[in-house]
This record gives sequence, structure tokens and C-alpha cells, in this order.
Amino acid sequence: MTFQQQPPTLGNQYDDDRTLRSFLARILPTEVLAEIEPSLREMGRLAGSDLYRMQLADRLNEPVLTQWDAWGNRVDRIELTPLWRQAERIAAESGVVATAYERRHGRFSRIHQCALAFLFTPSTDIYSCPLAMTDGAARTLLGSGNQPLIDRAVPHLLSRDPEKFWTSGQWMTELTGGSDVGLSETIARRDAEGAWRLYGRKWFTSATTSQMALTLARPEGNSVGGQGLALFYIELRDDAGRLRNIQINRLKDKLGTRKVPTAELTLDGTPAQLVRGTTDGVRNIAPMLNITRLWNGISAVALMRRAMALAIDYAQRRVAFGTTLAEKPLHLDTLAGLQAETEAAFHLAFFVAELLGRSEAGEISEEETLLLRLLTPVMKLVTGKQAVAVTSEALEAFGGAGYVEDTGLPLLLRDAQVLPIWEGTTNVLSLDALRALGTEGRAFQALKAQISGCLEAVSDGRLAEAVRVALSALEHAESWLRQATEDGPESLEAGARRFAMTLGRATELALLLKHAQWSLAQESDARAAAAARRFASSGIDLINDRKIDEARVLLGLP
Ligand code: MFK
Repeated sequence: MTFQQQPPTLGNQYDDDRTLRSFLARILPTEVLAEIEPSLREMGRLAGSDLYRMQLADRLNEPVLTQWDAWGNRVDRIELTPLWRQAERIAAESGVVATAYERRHGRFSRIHQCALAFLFTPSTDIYSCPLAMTDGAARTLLGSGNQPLIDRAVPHLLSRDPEKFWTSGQWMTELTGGSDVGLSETIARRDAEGAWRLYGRKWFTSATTSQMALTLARPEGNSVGGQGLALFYIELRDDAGRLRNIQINRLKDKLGTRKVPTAELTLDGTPAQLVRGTTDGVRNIAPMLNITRLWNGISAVALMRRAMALAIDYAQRRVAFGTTLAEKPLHLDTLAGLQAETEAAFHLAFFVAELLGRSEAGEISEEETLLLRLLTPVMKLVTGKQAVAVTSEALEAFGGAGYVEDTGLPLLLRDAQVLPIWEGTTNVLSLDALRALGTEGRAFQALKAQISGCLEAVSDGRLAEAVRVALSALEHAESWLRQATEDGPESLEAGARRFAMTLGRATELALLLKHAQWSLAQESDARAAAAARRFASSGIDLINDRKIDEARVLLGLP
């Protein structure tokens, strides 16, 4: 009989996820967990069955832009893929955005929402992108004090009715750059009736099928830079469904996230409304950025988790050299390293969600507010890198099958690769982390207190060495920061990525250790402890004393 390889399969993605379930059991009051568990189990079922099957079947579909109709009219219509249309309905009905705002469980509502997003994301081809921006827009509008806009848009953004549900775009990037947003060239001008109209080109607008967008433009006569920009609200279509002076020039031809209809746009007199004053657009859109950065981290751990679920299942099916891969010491060792990275990243992403939930419920201290500001970019940058590394290695765990498109596996790596890039690259976010530290050092002290608090809770002798590793990395980060600050801005900037990555990995280790201690004591489960010990030996302290002059010599640049 000829050999036939069985493909990997998925079960209920909630029931099967020990890390998620153990975390929720620790963090949530029993009655809250009992109330939200049915929604998570249903999402886990969908993600492991119907949506996953549909995702595999939908593999070759991509959004299609039709610019002209048969009679020569410019129409600029985008047809979404079948899975995306289904995902929109499920997302609305399941409250993947709304749950955070309905606040049925106070400060735990954000955790509930992020758990839904975590389960939903890997089977829905980055539909998390419009949801992230929708969440960010809701938060930004609610904080803007602009009551007419809140009344107009927020009920749609938070609707559970697919017919009423709106998604939002976040249009920031222009030809001048995705990072240096202050260079934006879009102009805002008042028309004869005194209404604002926008003129310019947006170079990278994700999910252009949204009903509304928040964007930046420079009111005529304003100063250069981010301060001279203003934050505007746009509704993309008129009552007849026509785009309002917006042309879709083309869809982007991207490495991954190919189901996301990312477009280049020309705004040619697009009607817009100010959200909050005529200046300080960058500062005013920052709440949106911080929400989408959290979604980025949740998506990173979600893709890592999916890669692990498939790789662990496959290891038990694939036979080579006489045994299953699951019986091969080297294969096991490789997968265990990936699992440790995944669990570490999970705890950091969900800790940021926990802090945000406390902040939204008004149950957060001043120190924790600083911590949330610092850990948001740190979490985004470290989990983005981990997602690429883990999905890449997970593909290798399938051998050649991981490189073949119709297994559905390469998608994981391609989609993960966007995570360190959009919403602020690793370097831009490393600099943002330095900015979030401020000049008084209070944010760093808040992080130190948080890490120390986690580590003080760890009493099991088997975790002692990992505790030492976390403390030593933190001490090194603190001494480096002191020295680099003395040495000047060039030294500080050159080492910012190594510093931020070290803070991120040390925080991940501390959070993982705290959870491991709890899991040993409360669940008699040694798996999180095994993850912590393994993670501790996989490079936590990444700081070194490389000087920038050496980089110049190496690159042959002046
Ligand atoms: C799967 C889920 C992922 C979701 C995907 C959604 C897809 C969306 C596609 C995209 O839109 S990707 C493009 C996203 N673009 C970025 O993330 C921009 C990256 N660049 C930065 O973040 C730069 O650091 C920044 C543009 C903010 C620098 O601009 P400026 O003009 O040099 O800002 P500046 O002067 O540093 O800061 C202006 C003010 O904003 C300051 O406050 P003050 O005026 O009070 O001093 C800053 O403190 C504040 N600020 C900046 N970043 C902040 C912030 N405040 C809070 N949080 C932040 N993150």
C-alpha cells in the first residue's frame, strides 16, 4: 500500500489552549470566567472548524478592485473575499470589538475581548486589521469630547448587528513616509460653505472598504510637523454608495495580508470633519495607535499559537526514521523552544490588555498608567519579532510541506511578517519606548516594581535560576540606560532596540514566572514552569556595548 501523509488538524481552539485557559483561570473571578466561557468556547469551535476549513478553501481568493463600469463611469468598487465577508458578520455578532465597550465585566471586559480576538484572528486572514482600527477609532472618538461624532459613529462601530456595524480605516501613511507622519502633505481647506475638504494622496490605507476613517491633514496655513496636522473624521461614501471625492488608485501588491484590501488613495476635496481642534493631529491620533498596537501583539501571539497547534498535532502524525516526530528528542527540543517563546509573548500581550482594561475602568494608578504607556510599544515590538521567528521555525517543523502553498502553512509566516512593520517598525517603537520613559525615570521605576512584584511571588526552587536571569537583565538595562544617557543622544538611540527588546523579554520572563508559580501551586501543572525555565535560557539580556562608530566602519559609511 502506498504511504499517505495525514494533514494536521485543529480541535476547539479554546478547549485545546492550555495557556489561555490557565491564564484566564488565574486572572478572572470564577463567576466572570463562567459567564464568558461559552462565548470563548464557541469562538474556539468556529476557529478550529468552519472558519479554518473556509480559510483553506479561500486560499486563492483576493480582493478585487474594479475602477470603471462597463459604461465608463469611475466606480472604484472593491470586492472582498468570501471569508472576509463571513468574518465581518461573525465579528459583529460575537462582539469582537463591542465586548470591550459594553463593559459587562468591568475591567475584565478588555481581557474578554482580547481573548475573543486571539481565537478569531488566525482563521480569518487578518480581518483583525479592520477590527483593530475600528476599536482604535471608537476609543479615539470617545476620548475626543466631540459629542456629535461620538453620537454619529460610535454606535455603528460597537454594533453587534452586521447590518449596522461599521469598520473604520486609519489613514496615516503618505509617500513621505510611514514612520515620520509629521511630513504628511495632505491639505485641509474650507470650502465656500465653510466645511473642511481634504486634498492629497494616502499611500497605504488598510481595509479601504470601511465606512469611515480617521486621518491626518494639514489645515492650510498651519505649521510643518506633526503639531501642524489635524485629526479628521471621514465618511467614505454618500447615501447612494458613491465614494465622496476619493479615488482608489490601486491595491497594494504585498508579501502577506493579501486579503486586506490595502489601497493607494487620492483625496480630491473629500468632505471631512475635525475631531479635536485644528492642530496636534499626531498627539490626537495616538490613542488609536496604542489600541492597534495592542491588537498587533494579540495577533502576534495568535499566529504563534496557531503555528504551534498545527506543528504539535503534526508531530504526532508524521513518521520518519521509524518513529513519529513527537518521539524524536531533537524535534521535541525544537518545538519546546517555540512553545516557550509563544507562552512568554502571550503573557506580555495579555498583561498589556489587563492594564488597558484597568485604565478603561478607571481602576489604574498613576504608576500603572506610565507602565501601560511604556509597555505598549515594548510589547508590540518584541511580540512582532517573536511571531516571525516562531512561524518561520514552525514551517520548518513540517519539512517541505511547510513551504508548499496549498498546505495553508506559508500564510502564517507571510502574515506574521507584517507585524514588526505596520503600526510602527521595531526601531520606531524602540524610540517611542525611550520617549515613554520620560526624563524623570518614573516609568522605568514602575516597570522595575512590576517585575520585582512578579518575581517576589516565585518561591519554587526550580524557578530560582530563571528569576536570577530576569533580575540580572533588568539591572543591566538600568545601568545601560544610565550610561547611555550620560554618553548622549547618539549612544541612546543606537542601543534603543537592544534595550527595548531586553525590557520586553525580561518582562515576559517575569510574567511567565509569576504564572508558572501560580500554575504549580493551583493547578499542579509544571508546564508553564518548564516554559519559563526554557525561555530564561533563550537570550533575555540582549544589551551589549557596541559603539556606533563600529557600525559606521562595518557599513563603510561616513
Ligand atoms: C493586526 C492588527 C494590527 C492593526 C493594523 C492596522 C493597520 C493600519 C495600517 C497603518 O496605519 S500602519 C501606519 C501606522 N503608523 C504608525 O504607527 C506611525 C509610526 N510612527 C510613530 O509612531 C512616530 O513615533 C510618530 C508618528 C508618533 C512621530 O511623530 P512626531 O510628529 O515626531 O510626534 P512627536 O512630536 O514625537 O509626538 C507628538 C505628540 O504625540 C507628543 O505629545 P506632546 O505633544 O504632548 O509632547 C507625543 O508624546 C505624543 N505621542 C506620540 N506617540 C504616542 C504619543 N502619545 C501616546 N502614545 C503614543 N504612542
